[in-house]
Amino acid sequence: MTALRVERCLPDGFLAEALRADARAGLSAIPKVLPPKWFYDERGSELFEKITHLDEYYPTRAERSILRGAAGQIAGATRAQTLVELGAGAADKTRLLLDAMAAGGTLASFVPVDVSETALIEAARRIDGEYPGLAVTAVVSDFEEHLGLPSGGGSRLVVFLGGTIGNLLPGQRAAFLASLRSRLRPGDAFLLGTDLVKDPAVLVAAYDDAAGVTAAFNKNILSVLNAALGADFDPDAFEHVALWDARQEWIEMRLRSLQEQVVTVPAIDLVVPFAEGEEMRTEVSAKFTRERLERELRAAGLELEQWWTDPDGDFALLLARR
Ligand code: AVJ
Repeated sequence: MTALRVERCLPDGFLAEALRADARAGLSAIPKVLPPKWFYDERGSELFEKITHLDEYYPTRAERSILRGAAGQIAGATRAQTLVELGAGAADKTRLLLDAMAAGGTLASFVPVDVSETALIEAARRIDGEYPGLAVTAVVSDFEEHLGLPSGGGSRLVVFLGGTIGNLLPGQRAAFLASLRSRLRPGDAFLLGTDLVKDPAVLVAAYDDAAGVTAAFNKNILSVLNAALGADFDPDAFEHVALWDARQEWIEMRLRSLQEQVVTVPAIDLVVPFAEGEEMRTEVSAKFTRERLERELRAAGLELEQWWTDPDGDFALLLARR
């Protein structure tokens, strides 16, 4: 086992200030909106983990099944020395790639990148222990701010799994892809996992499960604001809404106020009135077609090289290069 290295790319207080700025802007906006990245405190991460095991939530299973079949091909096509995982989280599907790259004899280092330092370091430490000789560097960073690609030697495979790219709005997504493209070197490759457009009933069920886990996950963002900003949101005074926007081709999650109410947010000196029935957007989760992905990648200077889906065509994994 080698020593685990930790690199912190965010200035002190960056996340606290970003949350205040997002709450200030989003709670004053018409209509109100909160960015989905604030779901993931400890309880939010636990609830998301639960979501990935729900019958209705197919993306995690579908992506894992694609990876299981394609990891060898991916390792062979890229022959990368370094695996960089953006939004690594628990890094649990990563082992399929690490194993294939180790078997191919190219793997030297693993760089998980995430904003959530505790979850990141825990995952990095586990992998560091399981892969002797692998150099592991955990990078604490917000991939919209700073990609955290190592400058070190060898070719790199940058992976962004889980369909998380769907959380970015179209303009943010274009900026992310362009920024990634500008940091990739000629021998590097990009592996992207994305959810696909399908029957809206299947999509809505995946974001509005019968057991109410997604509803609890959605409302948890209010508890995050209560804890971080001293706000007095009553999660029971809101209900979970999931809808398919056919024009944008995205799932939207909202919180609907069950009554007229006023919420105070002392840390940012804000008093926030809600009308009865007023809805606040908390997440978009964009769904894609192959054509749209090829077009958006090309616009960012990236070329789609390989494409895999699960047998039902629910989810896709693609390999792209500059
Ligand atoms: C982690 C962003 C991929 O959009 O499907 C799950 C988050 N939200 N259920 C997704 C989520 C509601 C998830 N991502």
